Amino acid sequence: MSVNTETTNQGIVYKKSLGTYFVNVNGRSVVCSISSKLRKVLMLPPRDPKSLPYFKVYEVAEIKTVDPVAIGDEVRFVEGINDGGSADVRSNMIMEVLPRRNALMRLSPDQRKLKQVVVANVDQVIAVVAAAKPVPDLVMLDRFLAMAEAADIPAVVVITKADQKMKDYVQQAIDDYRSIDYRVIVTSAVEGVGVDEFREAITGRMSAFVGLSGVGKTTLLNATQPELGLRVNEVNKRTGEGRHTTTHLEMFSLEGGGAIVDTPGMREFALWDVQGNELALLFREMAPFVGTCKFGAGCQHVHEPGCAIKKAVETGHIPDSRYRSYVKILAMTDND
Ligand SMILES: Nc1nc2c(ncn2[C@@H]2O[C@H](COP(=O)(O)OP(=O)(O)OP(=O)(O)O)[C@@H](O)[C@H]2O)c(=O)[nH]1
Ligand SMILES: [Mg+2]
Ligand SMILES: [Zn+2]
Repeated sequence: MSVNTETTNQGIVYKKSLGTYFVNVNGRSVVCSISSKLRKVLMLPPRDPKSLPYFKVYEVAEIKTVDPVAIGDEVRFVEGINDGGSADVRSNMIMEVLPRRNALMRLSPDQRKLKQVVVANVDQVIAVVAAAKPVPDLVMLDRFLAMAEAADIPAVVVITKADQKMKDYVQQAIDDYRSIDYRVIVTSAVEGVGVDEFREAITGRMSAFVGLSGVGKTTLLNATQPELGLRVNEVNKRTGEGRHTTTHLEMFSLEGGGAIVDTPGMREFALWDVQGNELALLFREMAPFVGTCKFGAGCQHVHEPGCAIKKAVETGHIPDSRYRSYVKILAMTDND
């Protein structure tokens, strides 16, 4: 197989499923596979200098967990170079992933904890939490926000289902996040509240939705752009949990420009590559205090005397609930 550069095209991966990649080329959809060269990248474990040789290759069966091509990736591919004429999908092949502007990452939710790019090249992360059901999980929300911070991607908080009785701590959280300069958009897809504000926030940008299953991400997207007509499902009345209606990541173009990646609710969202003593840097209101504690940069801000961050919590410069999230996430990070 020879690669003729004249047939090389460029586009953005907007959907993928089981080794098949859908590439948007100026509105045209091209279905591709990936070259074996890229596939090899896929089988490498993360670089760990302590375990040489770190280029040990994993077996093929593990291909599904980590993928060298992410939604949002700009890729170069060759079209129909294999056989004469047939529209064989396998003859379109992604050869190269162009350098990423940024990447929202997590560790694969299995034993090996490989690096996994959720979405690449995003302008903002939309972190969603419901006013009531499923039970609002602020630690999870703070994990998403830290994730965005780690990737240096701005984040917006969206509260959904404002038509339902809002938990007091969610009401408090709205004020807290605003006080540390996060934009918070309160919405109800059912009553049409905040939908215009949400549309304005996502138009003309590339956004990535994150949030637990059932919080109403897809429903809000439908309310924003009804022609999408995406499938949503009922929340289980007994458990209050959604049923994972969105089963794969997919990017949708927006009428006024821009696009948004809808994701299946993610519970596993372990922080990638974050050392315990770096975590406070990912909490934007804590970051300025890092290094000013009595024990300097080595302070974990939990039990240490003379901790500037604990002091800032006491004086109200850091919201209590954010600090509680920090301590919980720190404990999880140490266990990794
Ligand atoms: N009361 C109320 N219910 C809502 C609202 N938005 C969504 N729901 C309900 O919440 C349930 C889950 O909505 P989805 O949009 O599928 O949630 P999701 O976040 O996309 O879930 P996954 O795709 O599983 O990640 C559905 O039964 C919706 O009808 C809202 O504003 N108010
Ligand atoms: Mg969904
Ligand atoms: Zn400290």
